[in-house]
Amino acid sequence: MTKIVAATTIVTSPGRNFVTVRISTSDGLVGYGDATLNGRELAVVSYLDDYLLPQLIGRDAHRIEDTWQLFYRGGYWRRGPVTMAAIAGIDVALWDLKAQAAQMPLYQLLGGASRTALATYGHATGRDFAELADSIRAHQEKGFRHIRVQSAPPGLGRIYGVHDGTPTQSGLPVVEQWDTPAYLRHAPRMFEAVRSEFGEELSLLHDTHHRLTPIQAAQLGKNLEPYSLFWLEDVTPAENQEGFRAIRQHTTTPLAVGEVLNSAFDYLTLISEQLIDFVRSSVTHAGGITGLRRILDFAALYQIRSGMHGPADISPIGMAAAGHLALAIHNFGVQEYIAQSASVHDVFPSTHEFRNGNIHVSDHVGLGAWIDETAAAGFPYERSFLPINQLADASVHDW
Ligand code: GCO
Ligand code: MG
Repeated sequence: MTKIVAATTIVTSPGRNFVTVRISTSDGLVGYGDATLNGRELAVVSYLDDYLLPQLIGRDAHRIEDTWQLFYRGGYWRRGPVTMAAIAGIDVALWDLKAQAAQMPLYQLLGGASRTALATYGHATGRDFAELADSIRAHQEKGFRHIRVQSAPPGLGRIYGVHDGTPTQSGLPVVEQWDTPAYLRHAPRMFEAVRSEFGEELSLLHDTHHRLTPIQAAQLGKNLEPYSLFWLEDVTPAENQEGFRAIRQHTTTPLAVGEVLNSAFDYLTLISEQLIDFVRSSVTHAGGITGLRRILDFAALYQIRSGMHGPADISPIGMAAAGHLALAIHNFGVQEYIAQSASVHDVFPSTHEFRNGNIHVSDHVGLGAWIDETAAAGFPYERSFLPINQLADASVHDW
């Protein structure tokens, strides 16, 4: 039996915080998993260090499913982002170890490749149309064929998805502004301008970041139909899964949901009633490869595809895990991909490559991504928060 002999967390902040799980075995191998939960990183570290990792010592490293069930089913307090990110970090490290032991790239253990490379989308953003158009062109030059577009309704200050030059991390949460009527007027105008400048073929995505009521979302989806979006994302908070019934009855714009969802139960109504088209959960936030594969196999029964969350707050280790799973499953849709800084790549060496709009998963044994602990030590943890969102009357709105 290959025993787990050590399991630890590593926290590092090369520009933003990342949490990594490192597991070592009796046969001398070391596996890594990403457990980063943006703005709540240390809650996951405590969950791992204080509760889960001590239970790993002496266990059989190859019992991946059993270990997943131990921490999910056996933990009594199930689900939730902190728990599922902690389980994800362990699960991916165990898959990395198993693939290294098998001397194979991880995707081979998941059934082998179903495609040659993974189509990605990037984020184009601008305070006005001129800036947005420049950003779209810059993405096209990098080879992106799918591009998410976001721009600010006139008159609003700092808003989700649009860079205004102020730092995204600070001592306390940054406050952003929101105005639903202004947004509902602006979004179709933005797509009208983008389509007339860039034509019909470019695949366009858009993220509403949970801000609308179901009926507002239905109106938006309907008004965007002429612009044939690849997807419209997170139109309303998905805790209200039944709300999507109303949206679906009113619009044929494809819907993507779920970057904050982390178990198949969170998708029960959305998937079984075919209320969405893309599952947005990531390996890092949805219980690892074991957890997300379960959700995606369920989705596949209803022709729903993957659109895994891939923001900059998922480390290259998390992106590598996403790549192996996306390469193997049949119902892959598209992979979100945000270029990381040079210091992130120094801390997290990885062997997958972004080329011409695609991610190419490598044939390196195991996950093919790891952490350089000496480089990581140069970037200690810095407390940071996601922004919060408010209306003109200073009341809190969904972010
Ligand atoms: C996306 C997301 C991100 C999240 C961020 C939160 O579609 O990529 O909405 O922008 O806000 O990952 O941690
Ligand atoms: Mg999103």
